Amino acid sequence: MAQASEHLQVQPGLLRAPRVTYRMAAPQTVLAEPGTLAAFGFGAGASDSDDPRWLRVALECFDAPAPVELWQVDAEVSRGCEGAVRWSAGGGWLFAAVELDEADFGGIEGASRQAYTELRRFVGARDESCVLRIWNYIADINHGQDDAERYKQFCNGRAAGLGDFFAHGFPAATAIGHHDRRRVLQIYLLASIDTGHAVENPRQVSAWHYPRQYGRTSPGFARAMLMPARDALAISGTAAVVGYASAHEGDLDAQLNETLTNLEALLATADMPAGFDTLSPLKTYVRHPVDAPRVRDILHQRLPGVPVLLLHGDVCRRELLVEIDGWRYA
Ligand code: 3EB
Repeated sequence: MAQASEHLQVQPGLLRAPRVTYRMAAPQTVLAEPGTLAAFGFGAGASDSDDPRWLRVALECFDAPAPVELWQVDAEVSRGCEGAVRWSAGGGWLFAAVELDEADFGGIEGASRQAYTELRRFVGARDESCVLRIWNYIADINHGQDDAERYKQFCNGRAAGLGDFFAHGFPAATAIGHHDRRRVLQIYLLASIDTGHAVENPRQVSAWHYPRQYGRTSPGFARAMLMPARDALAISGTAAVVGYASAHEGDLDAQLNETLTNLEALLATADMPAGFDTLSPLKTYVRHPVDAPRVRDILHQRLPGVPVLLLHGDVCRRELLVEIDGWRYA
């Protein structure tokens, strides 16, 4: 029997996903444009701004000058600050960000607990209380051994701060190590008035089912999140994880290849056509700066025309050399 379509149906009339782009522009320029929900600079050279919609991400970009990442919605945007939370909202969408100095909270676990407590309280009181996507940038993410590794302490604090806030399902997420000398924990999120649709990767064990060796507190995140109107897929940090195990230790090319296979598996599971395109911005986090040119070359070949931001960042498992996250629009 013939089927009408195997591909997902964009739901007209529902909340349209924010448009995410990379652009060479000054923060003042993009922040002055109507509908700008958030804008991000990358690395120590990025500008500062008091606008709560602006965040300087503590990851260096391998391409200079670094572009600005821009989130835009078709609506008027309001903004403000509440405690440590900086936020903006418009058209059913909410951006919220927290930056905490670990020294003020006795280390990464305390800072992570505090950050997630504040975010949970803030978002929980908003109409846009459906958290769809979260980014976490953490100093020295792989310092410490086994359960004392800082990423695992971060996971403990995150779970403690969240409590049962994601009991109905986890958002998509990224957790990456930065190299800023100040130990600042940066967390930002996208939430909406409508629920999304979580997507898992059939090639991977869901993160919340990772075995004990990956930490006392399993990381809580979905592999990807379809936006409410099914018009865009927010893809979590994706690396060379097959089942629950890291694959191809020490082999950059093979890890990158496995990562791309995982990305395709997510698109297929979300009923999206294969491949990425010029409207699908991706971020690639590379552990060793010496690997950046090769990663750039391979992605240029494998993903022609796709906007890729190449950043210096450490994957939360020390054996993993590269990770990719981003957006795919339907
Ligand atoms: C992985 O596949 C890589 O702790 O929020 C990816 C995305 C990873 C998010 C998180 C961790 C997180 O397990 C690690």
